[in-house]
Amino acid sequence: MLTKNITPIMALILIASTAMADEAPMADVSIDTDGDGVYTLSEIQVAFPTISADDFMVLDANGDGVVDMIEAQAGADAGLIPMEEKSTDG
Ligand SMILES: [Ca+2]
Ligand SMILES: [Ca+2]
Repeated sequence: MLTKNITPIMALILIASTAMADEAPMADVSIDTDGDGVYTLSEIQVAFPTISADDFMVLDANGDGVVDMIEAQAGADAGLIPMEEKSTDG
């Protein structure tokens, strides 16, 4: 028997497990309007007008001038970003 007879289900499982191994959260494209994967102050303030520059500095934990997804998640967990739970399936 040739082993090329992998079922589509098997292929899907392989793809899914690969995707789940990547734990880096995706940027919310409704906030990350330029699609570079990080949030700038202006992007954050468009989405969350209540967040001040001081708030942004707190969010930007490593001080590189942008809020990456790790920082955004931490900020959301800390209540700094009023992230609403997205009702994505899963
Ligand atoms: Ca961006
Ligand atoms: Ca940062």
